[in-house]
Amino acid sequence: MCKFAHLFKNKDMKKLAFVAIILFFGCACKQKIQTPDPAIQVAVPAFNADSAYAYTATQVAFGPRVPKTAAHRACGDYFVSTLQLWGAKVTQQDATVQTYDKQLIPLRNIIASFQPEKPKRVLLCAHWDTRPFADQDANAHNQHQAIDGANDGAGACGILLEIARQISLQTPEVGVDIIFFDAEDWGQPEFDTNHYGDAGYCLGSKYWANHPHTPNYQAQYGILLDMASARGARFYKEQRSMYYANTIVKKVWETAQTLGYGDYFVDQTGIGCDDDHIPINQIRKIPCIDIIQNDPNAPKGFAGYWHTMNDTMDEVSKETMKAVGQTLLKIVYSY
Ligand code: AHN
Ligand code: ZN
Repeated sequence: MCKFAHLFKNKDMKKLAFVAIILFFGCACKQKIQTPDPAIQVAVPAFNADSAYAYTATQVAFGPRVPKTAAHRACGDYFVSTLQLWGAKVTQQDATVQTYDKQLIPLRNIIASFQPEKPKRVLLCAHWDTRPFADQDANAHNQHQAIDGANDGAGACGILLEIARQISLQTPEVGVDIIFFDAEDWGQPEFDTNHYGDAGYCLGSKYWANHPHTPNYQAQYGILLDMASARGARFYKEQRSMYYANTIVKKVWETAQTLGYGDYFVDQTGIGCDDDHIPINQIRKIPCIDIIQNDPNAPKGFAGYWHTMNDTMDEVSKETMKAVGQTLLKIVYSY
């Protein structure tokens, strides 16, 4: 007999209570079955690779985006005006930083924030500058020339611009910051054999990690794209991402697999990279991964176009951009 039976004065009341209890639990159970899982329900926008490709071509058309040049300035202005048009809160960081050989160069980080008031945030990033020297080029005459950086720079930014556009069209649950880092690629070229002590890569991300755009900036996690747009790209799991943020590596690679992009996102360990995710992990303590085209079996660990004059629009692929961009949108909108 129910231990609350004494609460009910007569048989009818007991019957009524019994029916009420049955109804209550019946409805609760039914409701539980009918309640959709928000993670499954949410509509993920379709990543438009034609747009991402066009945004990449626009950057490359300015010419090499080497700090101090007119092409760099014009391309920076293009990012800022485009992102503002799409409703992002744009923060620019201007600073002077020192290269590996003690030259002073101007730095311009560009940060696009969506729903800046939201405490739960995801950080997406890429470098937008291009390398001043094609030091890996087989032709010695080319080695002092600046590269187009269609994949090493522009492609990843093209993917992030398309993601920014999608966010402007459909607001996700989570706040998103998209950072375009400057001066990633002014690292010491191989033809300079002096010993300076520091290779000089990642100047923009180091600056931002020490001077975040909002005080004590934090995000749940970060995803860096680098050389994420090339024809035939394979994304082996970058070792330092696995060290600092393996749950994010797993989440991204599993999501790509689910969407049918398992050929791109290879479930094998790749090389370790000294890239913009390192200051984010080490200085800002935000777990951040690097989706970077790399190949542990390649002589230098990277594709043949890497730091050569061959890093042109001919090497950019809409299919690769779709694989990366759609995977990122799925992650952002399923948050
Ligand atoms: C190295 O680890 C030598 N390079 C990765 C950083 C980089 C340069 N990404 C593009 N260019
Ligand atoms: Zn590079």
